Amino acid sequence: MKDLRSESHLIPEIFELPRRILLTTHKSPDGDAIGSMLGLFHTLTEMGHTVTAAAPDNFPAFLNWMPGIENVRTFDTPEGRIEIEHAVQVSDLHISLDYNALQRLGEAMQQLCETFTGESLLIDHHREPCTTYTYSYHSIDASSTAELVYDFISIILPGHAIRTDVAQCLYAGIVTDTGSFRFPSASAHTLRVVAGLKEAGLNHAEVYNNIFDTNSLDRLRLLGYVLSSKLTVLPEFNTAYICLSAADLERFQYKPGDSEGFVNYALSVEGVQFACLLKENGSEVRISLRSKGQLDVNSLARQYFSGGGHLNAAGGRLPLPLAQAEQTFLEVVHHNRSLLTNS
Ligand SMILES: [Mn+2]
Repeated sequence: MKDLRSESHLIPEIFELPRRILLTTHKSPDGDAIGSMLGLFHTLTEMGHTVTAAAPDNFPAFLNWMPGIENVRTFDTPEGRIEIEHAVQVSDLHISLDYNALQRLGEAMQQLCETFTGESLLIDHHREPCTTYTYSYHSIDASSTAELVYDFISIILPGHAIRTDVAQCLYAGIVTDTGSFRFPSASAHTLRVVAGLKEAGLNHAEVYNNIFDTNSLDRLRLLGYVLSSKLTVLPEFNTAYICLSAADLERFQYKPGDSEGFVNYALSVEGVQFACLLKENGSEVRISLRSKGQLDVNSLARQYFSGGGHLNAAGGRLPLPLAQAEQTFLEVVHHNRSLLTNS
């Protein structure tokens, strides 16, 4: 695997001749997944490449405004699946965005992408990336994949001529992944990238409004219910968590993305260092973990919840009914008492 962060002089020649390129991002795509993918999609398309942008499943409605969103193909629809299967056959470069291993595509799309025979490139900021790619452009210090895509585009585009629609997409990735710049991952370089996006015509107020001021009444009522009835605080463990059942979600006409950010409310309780959202999803429970300081939720997610992510934000799953998943979570909390009370 060639590390393109240290050998960036290799990047321009990868894109010298027109190629057929497949872009993919992770399951349950978020603002960074879709924003970084579309930012790169627009740039590569304008350079003359033939590009397919693919996600395993649908993105939340708060991303519908993104320029070029109609180009994103989703694997869980019959038409999307056909187009993605075709792209896997004909493309000569596969770029993985915002995930660290093909498992994050879900089983069916993972199996398909494993049949791909061309060159592969990983652009990502999650911990412990897979090392079987042809090229890697990876940094766990980047606030977001969108930030890495900005740096990457700056190398392949002469004169750093980033388009306004690309700037809007990349900013959406940065603002969502940094929690509007409040997470420690937002660095001086992140803010320099944002300055570059502003110079490219970014309207940050419009992006913010599109993403954060478009709550449905159902989502706000679900949040109200969660805060009043579903938030449990364990002060002796500096921990807070939320359990959401399928029935809870149904009661408020849940749509994908509606519980986005709920776990941060648990983390915002005074004294809380570790927060978890457990959400029933079919036969499994999705786990979102957040922490403050040096408490490493990536390793907790890997150790107990078949997942991973970043130092302060990670996710995973438990193949259990919700009540048992809650029990397992509480055992993890008890087991890690010294970690939770010393950080
Ligand atoms: Mn990300």
